[in-house]
Amino acid sequence: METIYTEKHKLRDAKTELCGGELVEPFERPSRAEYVLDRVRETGLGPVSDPDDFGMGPILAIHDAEFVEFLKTAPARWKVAGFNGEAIPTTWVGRRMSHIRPNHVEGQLGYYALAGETSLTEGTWEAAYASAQVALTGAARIRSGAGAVFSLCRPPGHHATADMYGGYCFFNNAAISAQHFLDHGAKRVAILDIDFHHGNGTQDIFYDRSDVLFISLHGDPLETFPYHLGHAEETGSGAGTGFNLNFPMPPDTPFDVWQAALHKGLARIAEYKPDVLIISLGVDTFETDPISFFKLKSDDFLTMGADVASAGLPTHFIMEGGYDVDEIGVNAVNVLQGFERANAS
Ligand code: OKP
Ligand code: ZN
Repeated sequence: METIYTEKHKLRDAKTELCGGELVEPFERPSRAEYVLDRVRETGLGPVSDPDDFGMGPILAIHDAEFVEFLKTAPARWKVAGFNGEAIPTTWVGRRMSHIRPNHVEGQLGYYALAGETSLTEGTWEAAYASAQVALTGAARIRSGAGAVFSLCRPPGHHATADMYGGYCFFNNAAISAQHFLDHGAKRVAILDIDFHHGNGTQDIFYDRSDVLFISLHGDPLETFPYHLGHAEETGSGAGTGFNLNFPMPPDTPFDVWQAALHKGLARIAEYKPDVLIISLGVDTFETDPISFFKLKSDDFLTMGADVASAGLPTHFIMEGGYDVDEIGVNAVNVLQGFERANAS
Protein backbone atom coordinates (compact mmCIF):
# COMPACT_ATOMS: atom_id res chain seq x y z
CA MET A 1 0.00 0.00 0.00
CA GLU A 2 1.29 3.44 -0.89
CA THR A 3 1.74 6.05 1.85
CA ILE A 4 1.40 9.77 1.15
CA TYR A 5 3.51 11.92 3.45
CA THR A 6 5.24 15.28 3.68
CA GLU A 7 7.53 16.60 6.37
CA LYS A 8 5.69 19.94 6.21
CA HIS A 9 3.65 18.56 9.13
CA LYS A 10 6.62 19.64 11.31
CA LEU A 11 5.48 23.25 10.88
CA ARG A 12 2.71 22.40 13.33
CA ASP A 13 4.84 22.49 16.46
CA ALA A 14 2.97 24.22 19.27
CA LYS A 15 4.82 24.55 22.54
CA THR A 16 1.73 24.65 24.73
CA GLU A 17 -1.51 22.75 25.26
CA LEU A 18 -3.97 23.83 27.94
CA CYS A 19 -4.48 20.63 29.93
CA GLY A 20 -5.80 20.38 33.46
CA GLY A 21 -5.23 24.08 34.05
CA GLU A 22 -1.58 23.83 33.06
CA LEU A 23 0.28 24.57 29.85
CA VAL A 24 1.89 21.24 28.91
CA GLU A 25 3.80 19.92 25.89
CA PRO A 26 1.11 19.12 23.32
CA PHE A 27 0.13 15.45 22.98
CA GLU A 28 -0.31 16.10 19.26
CA ARG A 29 3.38 16.60 18.44
CA PRO A 30 5.61 16.15 15.37
CA SER A 31 7.20 12.90 16.57
CA ARG A 32 3.81 11.16 16.14
CA ALA A 33 4.07 11.22 12.37
CA GLU A 34 7.75 10.25 12.47
CA TYR A 35 6.98 7.09 14.45
CA VAL A 36 4.31 6.09 11.96
CA LEU A 37 6.57 6.83 8.98
CA ASP A 38 9.44 4.84 10.55
CA ARG A 39 7.14 1.86 10.99
CA VAL A 40 5.87 2.14 7.41
CA ARG A 41 9.49 1.93 6.23
CA GLU A 42 10.52 -0.78 8.71
CA THR A 43 7.69 -3.09 7.65
CA GLY A 44 8.10 -2.40 3.93
CA LEU A 45 4.43 -1.48 3.67
CA GLY A 46 5.03 0.15 0.30
CA PRO A 47 6.34 3.32 -1.35
CA VAL A 48 6.21 6.66 0.42
CA SER A 49 5.29 9.58 -1.87
CA ASP A 50 5.07 13.35 -1.59
CA PRO A 51 1.66 14.95 -2.03
CA ASP A 52 0.64 16.92 -5.13
CA ASP A 53 -0.79 20.42 -4.73
CA PHE A 54 -4.53 20.72 -5.38
CA GLY A 55 -4.67 24.34 -4.24
CA MET A 56 -7.30 25.99 -2.03
CA GLY A 57 -10.34 24.93 -4.06
CA PRO A 58 -10.98 21.56 -2.38
CA ILE A 59 -10.38 23.07 1.08
CA LEU A 60 -12.86 25.86 0.39
CA ALA A 61 -15.37 23.25 -0.81
CA ILE A 62 -15.65 22.28 2.88
CA HIS A 63 -14.41 25.26 4.90
CA ASP A 64 -15.64 28.82 5.29
CA ALA A 65 -13.29 31.31 3.56
CA GLU A 66 -13.19 33.73 6.51
CA PHE A 67 -12.37 30.85 8.87
CA VAL A 68 -9.48 29.79 6.62
CA GLU A 69 -8.19 33.37 6.53
CA PHE A 70 -8.52 33.61 10.32
CA LEU A 71 -6.38 30.49 10.82
CA LYS A 72 -3.73 31.95 8.53
CA THR A 73 -3.53 35.37 10.16
CA ALA A 74 -4.47 34.83 13.82
CA PRO A 75 -0.96 34.04 15.20
CA ALA A 76 0.54 37.28 13.80
CA ARG A 77 -2.50 39.31 14.87
CA TRP A 78 -2.25 37.81 18.38
CA LYS A 79 1.31 39.14 18.67
CA VAL A 80 0.32 42.56 17.32
CA ALA A 81 -2.40 42.66 20.00
CA GLY A 82 0.42 42.45 22.55
CA PHE A 83 0.01 38.85 23.75
CA ASN A 84 3.19 36.90 24.48
CA GLY A 85 2.06 33.28 24.65
CA GLU A 86 0.53 31.07 21.98
CA ALA A 87 -3.00 31.99 20.90
CA ILE A 88 -5.56 30.29 23.15
CA PRO A 89 -9.24 31.29 23.41
CA THR A 90 -10.44 32.81 26.64
CA THR A 91 -14.07 33.48 25.69
CA TRP A 92 -16.87 31.42 24.17
CA VAL A 93 -20.18 31.96 22.46
CA GLY A 94 -22.21 30.85 25.45
CA ARG A 95 -25.90 30.01 25.37
CA ARG A 96 -28.08 32.96 24.27
CA MET A 97 -25.01 35.07 23.32
CA SER A 98 -24.47 36.72 19.93
CA HIS A 99 -23.02 35.00 16.88
CA ILE A 100 -21.80 38.33 15.47
CA ARG A 101 -18.09 37.91 14.78
CA PRO A 102 -15.93 40.23 16.90
CA ASN A 103 -13.15 42.33 15.33
CA HIS A 104 -10.49 41.68 17.98
CA VAL A 105 -8.37 38.56 17.51
CA GLU A 106 -9.09 37.41 21.07
CA GLY A 107 -12.84 37.54 20.39
CA GLN A 108 -12.35 35.78 17.07
CA LEU A 109 -10.56 32.90 18.83
CA GLY A 110 -13.65 32.43 20.98
CA TYR A 111 -15.79 32.62 17.85
CA TYR A 112 -13.85 30.02 15.82
CA ALA A 113 -12.59 27.63 18.53
CA LEU A 114 -14.66 24.64 19.62
CA ALA A 115 -12.17 23.78 22.37
CA GLY A 116 -9.33 25.50 24.20
CA GLU A 117 -6.48 22.99 24.21
CA THR A 118 -5.32 23.75 20.67
CA SER A 119 -2.94 26.73 20.56
CA LEU A 120 -2.70 28.55 17.23
CA THR A 121 0.89 29.12 16.11
CA GLU A 122 2.90 30.38 13.15
CA GLY A 123 3.24 27.45 10.77
CA THR A 124 -0.01 25.82 11.79
CA TRP A 125 -1.87 26.99 8.70
CA GLU A 126 0.86 25.77 6.36
CA ALA A 127 0.99 22.35 8.06
CA ALA A 128 -2.80 22.03 7.97
CA TYR A 129 -2.77 22.99 4.27
CA ALA A 130 -0.12 20.34 3.58
CA SER A 131 -2.09 17.76 5.58
CA ALA A 132 -5.17 18.43 3.43
CA GLN A 133 -3.02 18.04 0.29
CA VAL A 134 -1.83 14.66 1.58
CA ALA A 135 -5.47 13.56 1.91
CA LEU A 136 -6.34 14.91 -1.55
CA THR A 137 -3.39 13.08 -3.08
CA GLY A 138 -4.53 9.85 -1.42
CA ALA A 139 -8.02 10.42 -2.83
CA ALA A 140 -6.59 11.00 -6.31
CA ARG A 141 -4.67 7.70 -6.10
CA ILE A 142 -7.92 5.87 -5.33
CA ARG A 143 -9.62 7.64 -8.24
CA SER A 144 -6.79 6.39 -10.47
CA GLY A 145 -7.55 2.82 -9.42
CA ALA A 146 -5.56 2.08 -6.27
CA GLY A 147 -7.44 -0.33 -4.00
CA ALA A 148 -6.14 1.31 -0.84
CA VAL A 149 -3.95 4.27 0.14
CA PHE A 150 -2.60 5.52 3.44
CA SER A 151 -2.63 9.30 3.82
CA LEU A 152 -0.30 10.00 6.72
CA CYS A 153 -1.99 13.26 7.63
CA ARG A 154 -0.78 15.48 10.43
CA PRO A 155 -2.31 17.60 11.93
CA PRO A 156 -5.47 15.49 12.15
CA GLY A 157 -8.84 16.74 10.98
CA HIS A 158 -11.98 15.03 12.24
CA HIS A 159 -12.88 17.57 14.95
CA ALA A 160 -12.75 20.55 12.56
CA THR A 161 -16.10 21.79 11.26
CA ALA A 162 -16.70 24.12 8.31
CA ASP A 163 -15.82 27.07 10.54
CA MET A 164 -14.40 25.77 13.82
CA TYR A 165 -11.01 24.36 14.86
CA GLY A 166 -10.07 22.49 18.03
CA GLY A 167 -9.19 19.05 19.36
CA TYR A 168 -5.84 19.42 17.51
CA CYS A 169 -7.70 19.79 14.17
CA PHE A 170 -7.87 22.68 11.67
CA PHE A 171 -8.94 21.37 8.24
CA ASN A 172 -11.12 18.28 8.07
CA ASN A 173 -9.02 16.00 5.88
CA ALA A 174 -11.60 13.18 5.73
CA ALA A 175 -14.39 15.58 4.73
CA ILE A 176 -12.17 17.26 2.12
CA SER A 177 -11.36 13.82 0.68
CA ALA A 178 -15.03 12.77 0.65
CA GLN A 179 -16.12 15.93 -1.15
CA HIS A 180 -13.28 15.47 -3.65
CA PHE A 181 -14.59 11.97 -4.51
CA LEU A 182 -18.13 13.33 -4.92
CA ASP A 183 -16.90 16.16 -7.12
CA HIS A 184 -15.18 13.60 -9.37
CA GLY A 185 -18.00 11.21 -10.05
CA ALA A 186 -18.63 9.26 -6.85
CA LYS A 187 -22.32 9.03 -5.95
CA ARG A 188 -21.96 7.85 -2.35
CA VAL A 189 -19.04 7.97 0.12
CA ALA A 190 -18.91 6.28 3.52
CA ILE A 191 -16.66 7.62 6.28
CA LEU A 192 -15.93 5.19 9.11
CA ASP A 193 -14.28 7.00 12.01
CA ILE A 194 -12.43 4.59 14.30
CA ASP A 195 -10.45 7.19 16.24
CA PHE A 196 -11.14 7.02 19.98
CA HIS A 197 -12.83 10.44 19.88
CA HIS A 198 -16.11 11.24 18.17
CA GLY A 199 -15.62 12.85 14.76
CA ASN A 200 -17.84 15.80 15.57
CA GLY A 201 -16.53 17.91 12.72
CA THR A 202 -17.15 15.29 10.05
CA GLN A 203 -20.60 14.57 11.48
CA ASP A 204 -21.49 18.27 11.50
CA ILE A 205 -20.31 18.87 7.93
CA PHE A 206 -22.43 16.07 6.44
CA TYR A 207 -25.28 15.93 8.96
CA ASP A 208 -28.05 16.93 6.54
CA ARG A 209 -26.72 15.02 3.53
CA SER A 210 -27.35 11.51 2.23
CA ASP A 211 -24.39 11.38 -0.18
CA VAL A 212 -22.00 10.84 2.74
CA LEU A 213 -22.70 8.16 5.34
CA PHE A 214 -20.86 8.96 8.58
CA ILE A 215 -20.26 6.26 11.18
CA SER A 216 -18.21 6.82 14.33
CA LEU A 217 -17.06 4.45 17.11
CA HIS A 218 -15.86 6.41 20.13
CA GLY A 219 -15.66 7.09 23.84
CA ASP A 220 -19.05 8.16 25.16
CA PRO A 221 -19.16 11.98 25.01
CA LEU A 222 -20.78 11.95 28.46
CA GLU A 223 -17.30 10.94 29.67
CA THR A 224 -14.76 12.39 27.24
CA PHE A 225 -13.82 14.88 24.55
CA PRO A 226 -15.50 16.37 22.51
CA TYR A 227 -18.23 16.11 25.20
CA HIS A 228 -20.91 18.01 23.30
CA LEU A 229 -21.60 15.73 20.31
CA GLY A 230 -21.47 12.03 19.47
CA HIS A 231 -24.56 10.58 21.16
CA ALA A 232 -26.37 7.58 19.71
CA GLU A 233 -29.52 9.69 19.20
CA GLU A 234 -27.78 11.78 16.52
CA THR A 235 -28.90 10.08 13.31
CA GLY A 236 -28.88 12.96 10.79
CA SER A 237 -31.37 15.65 9.80
CA GLY A 238 -33.50 16.45 6.75
CA ALA A 239 -32.22 14.58 3.69
CA GLY A 240 -29.44 13.22 5.91
CA THR A 241 -31.78 11.42 8.32
CA GLY A 242 -30.50 7.87 8.74
CA PHE A 243 -27.06 8.67 7.32
CA ASN A 244 -25.27 9.35 10.61
CA LEU A 245 -24.55 6.52 13.02
CA ASN A 246 -22.79 6.85 16.38
CA PHE A 247 -21.49 4.09 18.64
CA PRO A 248 -20.52 5.72 21.96
CA MET A 249 -18.84 3.26 24.37
CA PRO A 250 -17.94 3.47 28.07
CA PRO A 251 -14.58 3.55 29.86
CA ASP A 252 -12.54 0.31 29.70
CA THR A 253 -14.32 -0.98 26.57
CA PRO A 254 -12.38 -4.09 25.41
CA PHE A 255 -11.85 -5.15 21.81
CA ASP A 256 -14.69 -7.70 21.59
CA VAL A 257 -17.27 -5.05 22.50
CA TRP A 258 -15.64 -2.50 20.19
CA GLN A 259 -15.51 -5.07 17.37
CA ALA A 260 -19.24 -5.83 17.72
CA ALA A 261 -19.90 -2.13 17.06
CA LEU A 262 -17.49 -2.24 14.12
CA HIS A 263 -19.43 -5.14 12.61
CA LYS A 264 -22.70 -3.20 12.96
CA GLY A 265 -21.10 -0.22 11.24
CA LEU A 266 -19.76 -2.41 8.44
CA ALA A 267 -23.22 -3.95 7.96
CA ARG A 268 -24.69 -0.45 7.50
CA ILE A 269 -21.92 0.38 5.02
CA ALA A 270 -22.68 -2.79 3.02
CA GLU A 271 -26.34 -1.74 2.84
CA TYR A 272 -25.36 1.79 1.73
CA LYS A 273 -23.14 0.50 -1.12
CA PRO A 274 -20.70 3.43 -1.27
CA ASP A 275 -18.29 3.92 -4.16
CA VAL A 276 -15.46 4.43 -1.70
CA LEU A 277 -14.73 4.00 2.00
CA ILE A 278 -12.75 6.56 3.99
CA ILE A 279 -11.31 5.42 7.31
CA SER A 280 -10.59 8.14 9.86
CA LEU A 281 -7.76 6.12 11.36
CA GLY A 282 -7.02 7.01 14.96
CA VAL A 283 -5.15 4.53 17.12
CA ASP A 284 -5.89 6.24 20.43
CA THR A 285 -8.17 3.28 21.24
CA PHE A 286 -4.95 1.59 22.41
CA GLU A 287 -4.88 0.44 26.05
CA THR A 288 -2.08 2.77 27.15
CA ASP A 289 -3.07 5.85 25.17
CA PRO A 290 -2.45 8.78 27.54
CA ILE A 291 -5.70 10.67 26.84
CA SER A 292 -8.18 7.86 26.09
CA PHE A 293 -9.94 4.98 27.88
CA PHE A 294 -10.46 1.96 25.64
CA LYS A 295 -8.50 -1.26 26.12
CA LEU A 296 -7.41 -2.37 22.64
CA LYS A 297 -4.13 -4.29 22.24
CA SER A 298 -1.66 -4.12 19.36
CA ASP A 299 -2.85 -7.39 17.77
CA ASP A 300 -6.43 -6.09 17.77
CA PHE A 301 -5.38 -3.50 15.20
CA LEU A 302 -4.48 -6.31 12.78
CA THR A 303 -7.95 -7.80 13.27
CA MET A 304 -9.65 -4.47 12.70
CA GLY A 305 -7.74 -4.01 9.45
CA ALA A 306 -8.93 -7.42 8.27
CA ASP A 307 -12.51 -6.51 9.25
CA VAL A 308 -12.29 -3.27 7.24
CA ALA A 309 -10.99 -5.25 4.25
CA SER A 310 -14.10 -7.46 4.38
CA ALA A 311 -16.12 -4.47 3.11
CA GLY A 312 -14.42 -5.08 -0.23
CA LEU A 313 -14.29 -1.37 -1.11
CA PRO A 314 -11.63 1.03 -2.36
CA THR A 315 -10.35 2.30 0.97
CA HIS A 316 -8.70 5.59 1.84
CA PHE A 317 -7.01 5.49 5.24
CA ILE A 318 -6.53 8.95 6.72
CA MET A 319 -4.44 9.37 9.88
CA GLU A 320 -6.20 11.01 12.82
CA GLY A 321 -5.19 10.54 16.50
CA GLY A 322 -3.05 8.25 18.65
CA TYR A 323 -0.82 9.58 21.41
CA ASP A 324 1.11 6.69 22.90
CA VAL A 325 4.01 7.80 20.78
CA ASP A 326 6.04 4.59 21.27
CA GLU A 327 3.27 2.34 19.94
CA ILE A 328 1.42 4.57 17.50
CA GLY A 329 3.50 3.38 14.52
CA VAL A 330 3.02 -0.30 15.29
CA ASN A 331 -0.71 0.08 15.83
CA ALA A 332 -1.41 2.26 12.79
CA VAL A 333 0.61 0.03 10.46
CA ASN A 334 -0.99 -3.08 12.01
CA VAL A 335 -4.36 -1.85 10.71
CA LEU A 336 -2.90 -1.44 7.22
CA GLN A 337 -1.13 -4.80 7.28
CA GLY A 338 -4.22 -6.57 8.63
CA PHE A 339 -6.13 -5.02 5.73
CA GLU A 340 -3.56 -6.09 3.13
CA ARG A 341 -3.15 -9.65 4.45
CA ALA A 342 -6.94 -10.15 4.41
CA ASN A 343 -7.06 -8.93 0.82
CA ALA A 344 -4.24 -11.27 -0.19
CA SER A 345 -5.81 -14.36 1.30
C1 OKP B 1 -7.94 14.58 18.89
B1 OKP B 1 -8.14 13.29 18.08
C2 OKP B 1 -5.80 16.22 27.23
C3 OKP B 1 -7.23 16.39 26.72
C4 OKP B 1 -7.27 16.34 25.23
C5 OKP B 1 -8.50 16.92 23.25
C6 OKP B 1 -8.44 15.62 22.55
C7 OKP B 1 -8.34 15.78 21.06
C8 OKP B 1 -8.21 14.46 20.35
N1 OKP B 1 -5.59 16.99 28.42
N2 OKP B 1 -8.52 16.80 24.70
O1 OKP B 1 -9.47 12.86 18.02
O2 OKP B 1 -7.33 12.19 18.49
ZN1 ZN C 1 -8.75 10.88 18.96
